[in-house]
Amino acid sequence: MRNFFVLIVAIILFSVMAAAQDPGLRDSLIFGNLDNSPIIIGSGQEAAVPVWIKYDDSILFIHLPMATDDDYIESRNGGESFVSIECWEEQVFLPPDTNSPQAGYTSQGLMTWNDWNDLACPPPTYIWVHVIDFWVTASSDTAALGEITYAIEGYSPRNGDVIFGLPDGVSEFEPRIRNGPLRLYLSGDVNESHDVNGLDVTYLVNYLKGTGPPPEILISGDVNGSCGMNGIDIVYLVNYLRQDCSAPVYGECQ
Ligand SMILES: [Ca+2]
Ligand SMILES: [Ca+2]
Ligand SMILES: [Ca+2]
Repeated sequence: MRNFFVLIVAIILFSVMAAAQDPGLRDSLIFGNLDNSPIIIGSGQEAAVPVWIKYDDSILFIHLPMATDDDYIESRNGGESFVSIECWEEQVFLPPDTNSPQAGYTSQGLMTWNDWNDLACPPPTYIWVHVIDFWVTASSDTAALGEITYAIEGYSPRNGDVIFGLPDGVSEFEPRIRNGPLRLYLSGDVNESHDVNGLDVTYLVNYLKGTGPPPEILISGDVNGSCGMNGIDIVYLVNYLRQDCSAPVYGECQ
């Protein structure tokens, strides 16, 4: 009986290995920032979620779905691929798949490949390569503020999950994947109470005077979108609260 189980385990292991042939070093993929810091996204704003890969094999095609929680991300808007994947000649951003890979999540994906008769992408020297940005738009619901959410491996009912395909046209494998943290914020809400009021002015004044802590999300104090924080932001915020005009904005400060 024991030998029977050993045999079954051996068969399962062999099957798993045969379906995941990855010559040489184990390859990796990151959704999000390389340093694992959260991607900070303004409430209701569009942002880029980078995808990085590290591999040592010749790869003929890649299917690359990423999923995000609908409570935090309200739309997926395709993306941009970079020079680093020009060797895969065909690149298609796929339409989003709702409730995938689980209820309440939506996947967006990229399919990229080389023509069968051409050479596959040559192996880079096992370094991180920024291959694409996925564009997402954050929810403007205040319930989504402050919490960490993750960009995770997605799933397409047509094409499956993340796949790297080898030049023999048969072998494919899934890289090791790291999920990326995302965090939403409200411009002007420097004390993270999820609204903007006089307490935020006090907080910002104390910080700029050097008598209080910085906003946990520093950029939330840049209410005029200048990509810096100073007294002008305080004046802007006070004017907004007094006159209900010129609401805090979001700078493009990469
Ligand atoms: Ca490899
Ligand atoms: Ca506040
Ligand atoms: Ca500013």
